[in-house]
Amino acid sequence: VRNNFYLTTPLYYVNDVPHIGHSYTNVLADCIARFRRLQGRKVFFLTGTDEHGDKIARAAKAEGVDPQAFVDKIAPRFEKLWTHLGISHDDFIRTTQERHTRAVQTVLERLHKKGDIFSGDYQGYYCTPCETFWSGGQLVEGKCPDCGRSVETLEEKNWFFKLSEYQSWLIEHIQANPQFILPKSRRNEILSFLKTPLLDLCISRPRKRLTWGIEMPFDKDYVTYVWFDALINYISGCGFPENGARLKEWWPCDIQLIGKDILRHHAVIWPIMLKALDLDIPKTILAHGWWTVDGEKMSKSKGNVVDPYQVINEWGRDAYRYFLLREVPVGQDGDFSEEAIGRRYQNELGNDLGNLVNRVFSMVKRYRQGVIPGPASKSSSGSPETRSLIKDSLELPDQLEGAMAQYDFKKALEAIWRVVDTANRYVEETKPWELAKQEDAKLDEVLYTLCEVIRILAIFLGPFVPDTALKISEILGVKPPDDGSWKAKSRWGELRPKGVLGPSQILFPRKDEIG
Ligand code: ME8
Repeated sequence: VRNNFYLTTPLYYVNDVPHIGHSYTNVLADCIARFRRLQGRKVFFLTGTDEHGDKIARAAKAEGVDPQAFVDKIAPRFEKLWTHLGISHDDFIRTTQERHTRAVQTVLERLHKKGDIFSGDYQGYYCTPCETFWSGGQLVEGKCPDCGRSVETLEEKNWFFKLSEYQSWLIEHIQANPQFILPKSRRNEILSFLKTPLLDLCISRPRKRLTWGIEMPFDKDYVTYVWFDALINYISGCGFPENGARLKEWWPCDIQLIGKDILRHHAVIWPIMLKALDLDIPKTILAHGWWTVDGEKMSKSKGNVVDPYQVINEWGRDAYRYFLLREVPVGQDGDFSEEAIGRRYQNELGNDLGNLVNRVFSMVKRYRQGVIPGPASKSSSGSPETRSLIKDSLELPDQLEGAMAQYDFKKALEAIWRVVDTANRYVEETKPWELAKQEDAKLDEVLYTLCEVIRILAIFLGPFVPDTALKISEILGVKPPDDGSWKAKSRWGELRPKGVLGPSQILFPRKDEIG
């Protein structure tokens, strides 16, 4: 297997400010990126913004500014949110960047020359908010089948991309590669969509109607359809077309994260574009579910759009990440509410993890002056309770790798939390406060065992709740592995006795205490 790992998120439209939905995709991607780095993979993690097209032009107009000024103002808000959330992307691509526009024009030229792009007359309907053409038969009660809004009638000359030519190839590709579209339900959805013949895709917009787009290199009267433009970012972001060596280093992409709303673009149009260009197809497209808020669809008009800054302010960014990763299995829809995140904060983060770390470190301070005691003597491997806790923690790396190979974040977190629970139970069963009265050797064994479990847990927590993992490591005075040595470092007994614990920190303060 190659060591490089390339992953992407959608490029978000800059006609809106980023909300919890966008941040969900980036948190999932970030967790994968951090996990792969932990495994020693060389990662390239790309995110960015989608800045052309009608939607953006209209939003700019509504604010009375020119589109470039408008996108220059909004794009940094996405970057700022990712920094605030601790997203570890390696590059941020904007579709108005020169590296991208050049790539798009190269693609257009190649496919035009090859005959996969042709000119034709378009007659039908157009949904402006969705920027999608529809035939009369596709409309639902005369409205856009995707968004239900009114459509406009259109008749004009345009440029088309021969999607239909590649339909049977695509079906075969999907059938031969069960990992290509995940989860399986989405794969079935695409396969059933492909049972009806594909229409060729209109990829141009006449300048008289829209100027805010990438000029078609072979017809100056047209600009490029925003989706055809934006999808190309996944290759323009890694060297296409000039830097062949870089492209070869990263392409094909290992995983592309998207929401289920844009599955067809990524699982139909995009692979066909790549095939036509003679480039490899991404290994996996992972389509996640949709977030609602208090059971309702988020919308500006309802005023219920969740601002990530507010949630982070209230609960902290690790709790925010934890909630998103843990609340629902990745393909399913989720519902955000203050109560739901509050519950996870209080139970799993506060009472389980926070309490474990806090009580163990306080006991080391109280009974051993903050010095980590030595492990049980080499000859005995400790009491049965100790051995069983050690066994659980040793099984974690494989369980995590298994869960993350299926992008099952929830399962991975559940596995970690089983060890947290076992460790808490171990405290209850061994009763260090009783041992402190007479049994010194036994108390050493128990405290060492607990510190060592916490050290190992911090390694595994890194991809999910990075700040918390770092805080724990700091208190223990250890450096979290970042060079692929995580399995070696999570072997039992790596923690050196005699280390002095750093200042304690309450990881997840009780809400009534922080007010
Ligand atoms: O579609 N729940 O951009 P976009 C879950 N520019 N995920 C959500 C969400 C929600 N309620 N709302 C948004 C575009 N998302 C194009 C993409 S790619 C070359 C071009 C996330 O700003 C989810 O990832 O509308 C979804 O697919 C994406 O934001 C749509 O972002």
